Amino acid sequence: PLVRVPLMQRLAAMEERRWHAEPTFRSNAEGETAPITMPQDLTHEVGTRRDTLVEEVETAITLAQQIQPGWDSLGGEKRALLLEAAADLFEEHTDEFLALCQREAGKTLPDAVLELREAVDFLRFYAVEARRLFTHRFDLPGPTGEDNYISLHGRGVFATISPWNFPLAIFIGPAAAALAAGNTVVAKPAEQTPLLAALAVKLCHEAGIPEEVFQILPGAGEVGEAITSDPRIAGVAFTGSTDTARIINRTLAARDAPIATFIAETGGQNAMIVDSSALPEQVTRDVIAGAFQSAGQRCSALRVLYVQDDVADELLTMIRGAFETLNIGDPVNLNIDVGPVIDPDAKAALERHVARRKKNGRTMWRRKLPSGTSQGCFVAPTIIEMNSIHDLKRENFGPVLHFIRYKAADLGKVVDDINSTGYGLTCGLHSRIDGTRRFVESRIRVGNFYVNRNQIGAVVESQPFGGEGLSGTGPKAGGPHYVKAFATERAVCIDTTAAGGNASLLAAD
Ligand code: UN1
Repeated sequence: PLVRVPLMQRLAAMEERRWHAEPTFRSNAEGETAPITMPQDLTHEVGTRRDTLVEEVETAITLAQQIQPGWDSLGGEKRALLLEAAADLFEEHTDEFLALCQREAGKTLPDAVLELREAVDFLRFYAVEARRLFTHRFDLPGPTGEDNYISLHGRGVFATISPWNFPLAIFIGPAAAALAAGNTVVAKPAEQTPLLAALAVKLCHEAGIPEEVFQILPGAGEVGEAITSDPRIAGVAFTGSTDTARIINRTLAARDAPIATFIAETGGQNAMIVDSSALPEQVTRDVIAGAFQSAGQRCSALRVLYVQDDVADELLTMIRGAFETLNIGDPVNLNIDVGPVIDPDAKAALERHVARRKKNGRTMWRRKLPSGTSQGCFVAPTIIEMNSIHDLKRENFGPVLHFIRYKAADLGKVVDDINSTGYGLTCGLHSRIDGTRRFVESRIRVGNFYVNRNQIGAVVESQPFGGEGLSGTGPKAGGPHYVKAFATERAVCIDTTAAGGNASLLAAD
């Protein structure tokens, strides 16, 4: 209590505070300024966003390109120290980050804490990786008289394009990885959440990372298009929808430029399979967390629950009981479990989906929105019965859970059905039968498979995160192969004999 009371007061004191995001280097031209409002109360302005102009994108990339060789030759140890200094500053600014997570992104306090924790973990982990990969050479075998090794270098200017659902952690994570590897970075945060990103970049500069090395370019799709169509961009790390990933991939391919590196973490149609050996209380807890924490706005979130038919009624009764107790409302209040979705478009898409399912006449449980939520983008948490995962045409990014009953003998078909959506991000399994676990683990095509726990909240280093198929491409964030994907390998071969290569040529004569 000694700690908690002052924190709540400090956060409340920031209620009237306003923040601003703008490009790191501005031209003299007038740019568009847009208000940023709170998802839980669209009448409340949190700050403003000054969009990046196309000419400023060009300047940004020029500055980033000029300084990149210097940043690369600084070496892994110095870059690690700078990332760690940034991590320290992030921690010192805990209050401001938490307040902004709540106000700009509509997060509950526990979610805001996890968000900041993950951002700091990314900075510290990629600092470790900078030391591991960029402070020494990797020796290779070779004949006597030759010195063979590989050294790793930055690729050049990297673009990062990040989502609104992890506006701090997934903004800073890919950027920190690119910086660790010796790239300079132009970063476009989601148009809905540029304020957290702007604060993050400001603190990185205060920590000593030069402004040209890490620049923020706020804006919407046009800014992203201007960045990714520039032939000087050596790679893009993107997190967001599968549709946008396709657009970026096409834009990169169409450039008259070297082939770019493309790392993408996209959508999912994530399932959980629960068989009759599962522990009901544990299943209930994990289903509720997976589907409704963060108002279902995680790409790892549970969308389709498969319950074995002989335990389905009992389990669904328990899940429904827990579902009915979820507190919906303004996430600034500590007792709230489910806050708003990000914006009116997100709300409209979810409402359309629920309305369509209603017409199909299946079981549907829907919570009522409490009073006082009409100014915000609230969607009533919903649970819907379905026959097949193929009834879902797209990812439904919000507090909507679907369930399907299956027969034990059909487990193989269930796995095939999940795989045939083409997505492959997370899958959960609740089963106490080892053979079932081995069977599903070997057949399911997902990046992250969680057994007897919930399927959200991958931890940096312990649970490297990322999917396959429609869910993304490239190495897993927070894992041992991630930073390396932002680098280029240079194989060096030095002839160490006194007279060099000529000696053997003469001898052969
Ligand atoms: C996302 O929602 O974009 O495992 C990624 C998790 C988070 C990552 C989610 N660490 O839920």
